[in-house]
Amino acid sequence: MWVRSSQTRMTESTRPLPVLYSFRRCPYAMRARMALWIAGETVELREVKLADKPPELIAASPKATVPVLDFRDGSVIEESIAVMRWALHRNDPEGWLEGDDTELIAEADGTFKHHLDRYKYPNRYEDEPDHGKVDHRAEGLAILARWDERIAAQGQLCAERRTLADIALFPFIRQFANHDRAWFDAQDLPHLQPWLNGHLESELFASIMPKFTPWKAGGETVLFGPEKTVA
Ligand SMILES: N[C@@H](CCC(=O)N[C@@H](CS)C(=O)NCC(=O)O)C(=O)O
Repeated sequence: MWVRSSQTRMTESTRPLPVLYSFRRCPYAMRARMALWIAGETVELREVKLADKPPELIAASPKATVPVLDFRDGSVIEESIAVMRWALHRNDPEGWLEGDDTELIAEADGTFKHHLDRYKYPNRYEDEPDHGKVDHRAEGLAILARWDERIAAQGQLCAERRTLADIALFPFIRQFANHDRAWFDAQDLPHLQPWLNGHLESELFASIMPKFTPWKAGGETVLFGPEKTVA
């Protein structure tokens, strides 16, 4: 259980809560919400409709991807992994930072995401020179087979227990699996399949996936976090 010192509480109580611009189904936003949750942070959550982004998000972060953590003092964190690291450096009750495997995360966010996008939305990539020449589902599967071996050896991707790498990766593997669940379930991934199910059925995942109503200025303030109020 996370406890702030009274000194910290006095200082922080005078500051507005950080704002998290988020989109419930975005895998980047999911990983950020899970790290914030496990770290015991409370933030003001603003659910974003990607087709109708609030001007406040664009003003805070012109690239306007989610998640964005806006400290309302001119500073923002605009990358999901950086939001995770920020939260965990403040409080890391499960030792997730021990699994901050930058190479693995770069492979997931780079090569795996490349194939995932082209497997899910082939029509969007018709202009690419290798369109139709690469079987993106097979390429993604080959990466998953290597990750399956890691899980076989250790239980989770970097250790016996969940760490940052598991939480950073599984929302993307969920997307890959869900695109054709029957096909995915029939593949030979005996360790990764139960690993994925374990994360999907976790209390942590359920905690960060309630339905959120899209935010607009002047609307209701939604607090997000295990304590829901400032300590
Ligand atoms: N590298 C960024 C990527 C975030 C990202 O691309 N999020 C998507 C939603 S899943 C987004 O906001 N896309 C912008 C858009 O669709 O306009 C991060 O890790 O935070």
